[in-house]
This record gives sequence, structure tokens and C-alpha cells, in this order.
Amino acid sequence: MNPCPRQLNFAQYLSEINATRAAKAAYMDGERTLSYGALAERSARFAGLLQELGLRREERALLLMHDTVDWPVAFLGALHAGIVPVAVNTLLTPDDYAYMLAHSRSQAVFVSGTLLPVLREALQRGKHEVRHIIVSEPTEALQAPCIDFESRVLAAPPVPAADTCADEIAFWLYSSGSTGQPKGVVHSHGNLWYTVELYGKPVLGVRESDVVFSAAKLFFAYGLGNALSFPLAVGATVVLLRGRPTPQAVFDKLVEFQPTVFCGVPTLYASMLASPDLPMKEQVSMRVCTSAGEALPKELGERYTAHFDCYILDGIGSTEMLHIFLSNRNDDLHYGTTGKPVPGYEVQLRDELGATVPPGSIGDLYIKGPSAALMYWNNRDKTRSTFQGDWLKSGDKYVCDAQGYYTYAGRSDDMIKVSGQYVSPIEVENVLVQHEAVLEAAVIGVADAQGLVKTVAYVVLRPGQDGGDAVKAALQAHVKQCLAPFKYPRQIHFTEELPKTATGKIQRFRLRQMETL
Ligand code: 3SK
Repeated sequence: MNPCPRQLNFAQYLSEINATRAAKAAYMDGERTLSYGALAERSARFAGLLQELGLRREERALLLMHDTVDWPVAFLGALHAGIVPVAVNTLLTPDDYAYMLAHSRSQAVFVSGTLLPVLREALQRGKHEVRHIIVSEPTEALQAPCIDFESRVLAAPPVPAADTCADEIAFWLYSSGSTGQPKGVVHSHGNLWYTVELYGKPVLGVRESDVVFSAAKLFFAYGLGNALSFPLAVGATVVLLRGRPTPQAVFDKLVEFQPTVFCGVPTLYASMLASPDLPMKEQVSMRVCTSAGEALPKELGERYTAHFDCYILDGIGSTEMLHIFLSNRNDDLHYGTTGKPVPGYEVQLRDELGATVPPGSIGDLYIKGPSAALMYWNNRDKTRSTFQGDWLKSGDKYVCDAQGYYTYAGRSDDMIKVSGQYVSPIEVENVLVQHEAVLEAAVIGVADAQGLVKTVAYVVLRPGQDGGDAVKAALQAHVKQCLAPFKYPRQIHFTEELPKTATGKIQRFRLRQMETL
């Protein structure tokens, strides 16, 4: 691998690599196609628009958009200008966005028209004001400070790329924590470059002739690599899905666009295989698939390969490391494990005293590698406990066998990972206890029959309340209304009391033990 260039603007780097492919399709979102030439031109014009609006280098802008061809224009356009996009999950609540707007002090927002109502609500609830709102595919007439994405980008002058260095802040993503607010994970231009060189090209093996489709959205670190950095770094074509990645929506893309690389998460693979509409192998063109977010059960991988004659490369990454650092490979695949360290990354399993554990013993996973985030914004304590010198503490437990294959052994804290998204039990519990029927609640993650984790709540009802199905449904609806809908408990058990420590702390691990009996 060549060393990362010291001066690097990742958007400009991609435009230069693809200068000879101006007519080739870079993105297809089902409604619009954007060629490489148009992507480069629009990104440079988007940067010009941001400058015209008075945004300055290093200022932040919230990127709250669905996966359409406008997403990469906004992201790369901001990078081109040296302005820092803060890409956020489109499924969150107004309170979540109010926090992120204030925390990032975003000066502008790039938003999909259908997400404008939730953004307005967030702006009303929070104290932070933004100067400009650039609306992609508006669904209503716009008034200041809202402006139209398409017409304003086309009218703006293309500007030269900012002369950023590789270590300069390029963008942020948010990562959830077990307590407290989400953390702003700050990444550099160089980190994008390293994930391409270490994982995208050598492990995933993405190439120019590929058509890439990631069911994981661009606002996830996993989706950002799959559907932006990796394919654009080799001149491949990317298929985007605007809406929810239901099995049917995914099948439609697989059949219509014939992607050769598909990136999913275990829950999606499970529901695809369970669907009566699963396409036949002859109807699709996948040559390699990836899985991340949670461990891929062995049997699921085997069934998928038997059906499609194509491997799923199960791996683990993190928002903090930007992409996958432990992975299976096409020429070294062990279903049921997360494979081996991606060359360029080092991995250690340590005990509570910091000593490395021998093969066969469970330890805390630490990673060393050049794509680690710079910090959590404005959070020195969490930065220090996670980024420990050259090493990063992942919060996952792993075991390594004598052959060097790593297998997931759970989280080090109570965080739950459902379909690749973190759910804080405390956040869900706090919402449950706001319901009039609930006295106390504890939330844990439980693996279903297929080995996929689902959120389960244990609830102590107030005296006089009955624990029937109607109350369960009401509690689930209550959580969906207050939090991002993916956080609601899929099962609720009513109980007389919760296990607690002498000081009254809920012992979630004891509930987990009960579930495995
Ligand atoms: O969840 C993961 O394993 C993952 C993979 C790649 C990038 C980011 C994440 C969180």
C-alpha cells in the first residue's frame, strides 16, 4: 500500500480518479441516474453554493437525507469546500436532531423534503438556529431560510477544492452510548482513504466493473464505505434505495439492477431467506456479499451460500474505526466467526487488568489501525476511555481460536445491537416508566431462534394494572411514539420485581441469564 498523501481532499481525490469516466453511471436511485461527470461537477457547484451562502471552512452542516443521488453530492460537495457534513440517521426523533444541531453547532442543514417537518420540529424544540436549509426534492413551496437543492446547485459556480490535509476534519457521524447523549465521532479525509486501501480494495475486492448495492444506508459508517468510498474509489456503479430496505425492496433492486456486490445485515439476510419471494440464483448477479452490525449466524450464511452460490463476508467494524477491521474473506471463510484481522489493523483481546488473553478465552476487543476517529467532539472523558493511545477499546467481547479466527461473545456493557443499530436499554426504560401503567422497567437484548438479537422489556406494573396484550401493545406504541421506532421492545414480559444490586441498580445480566435457561 502506498502511504496516504499528506495533502488530501477526499472529494477531489475521487473526482480526479474518475475524470476519465465522465459518462459512466456513478449512482442510480431508481428515479435518477448521476454520471461520474455530473457527480464531480455537482459536488464542485454544491461547494460553490455553500461558499455563496457564506459558510466557511470547518463549519459544520447537518446532513439529514434519504439515499438519493443528492446524498453523495451534498456529502462530497461539503468535503470539497472543506465544510464538515454531520451525516445523521433519518429515523430519529425531533429531540435527537435538536441535540445534534446544538451539539454540532451546524450552520446549515441539507435535508430531504419529506424530512423537513421533523427538522422544523427539532428547530422549534431546540435553541440552536441554522442559517440555511437546503432542501432536496421539496414537497412544498419553500420560504427562507429554506432553498431548493437542485436549482441552486445548478446555478452555483463550481469552485476549486479546499486544500485540506489528510488529518483535517472531514465529517462526523453520531454513535449511540449506553447512557447519555449520542457521541459526535470526528473523522478525517485520510480515514476514508485508509478504509478504501485496507478493506474496500483488498478484502471486499470491489472493482470497476461492479454494480454495488448496500441495504445499509449512507448515514451509517458501514453504508458510507459500501456505497460511497469503496465503489467511487474504483469507478464502480452504485445502486441506492430511497426507502426502507424490506426484503421485497431489496429483491426488486437485485433483479432490476443486477448488483454484483451486495451489503446487508444479518436480520435482513434472515428475512430475505424466509421470504416466499426470494429470487432464484439465475435471476441475480451477486458475486460477493457482506454482513456487519451483529454476528451472522453460521446456519444463515450457509443457507444463503447454498441458495445463491455466493459468500457473505461477515465482518465487524465500528463508527469509531469507520469501517471493517475484522473480516472473513472470499478465500478464507469460516461461517460463525468474524474471521481474522484485516491486514493493516491489529487486534488484541485483553482481560480486566489489560493483559492479553490466550486463545479460547474471552477478552475485551481492542483495535489499532489508521482509520480511527480523531475524537468524540466535546467529550474528553469518553474520548480518553475509548481512544487509548494507538488503541481503541471497542466495547465488544471476543474469543480467538488457535487458528486465529475471532468469534463474537457479546457486548462489554448493556448496550444492545439490533439489526446493526445500537439501542440503549436505559433510554427505552426511561420511556417505558413514563407510561401510567408502568412502575419499573428493564430492557435487554435476547437472541431469537436464529441467533439474531431482539429487544425485550421486563416490566413491573403499577398496582391495579393488568398485564394483558392490550397493555403490551400500548407500551410498544408508546415507545415508538417517543423514540426512533426501531428501539421499541419486540417482546414484553410482566414481572413482580426486577433483579437489583444492594444499592438498587438493575442487574440486566441476571435477566439475560434467565432468558438463556
Ligand atoms: O457494525 C459494524 O460492524 C460496522 C461495520 C462497518 C462500519 C461501521 C460499523 C458500525
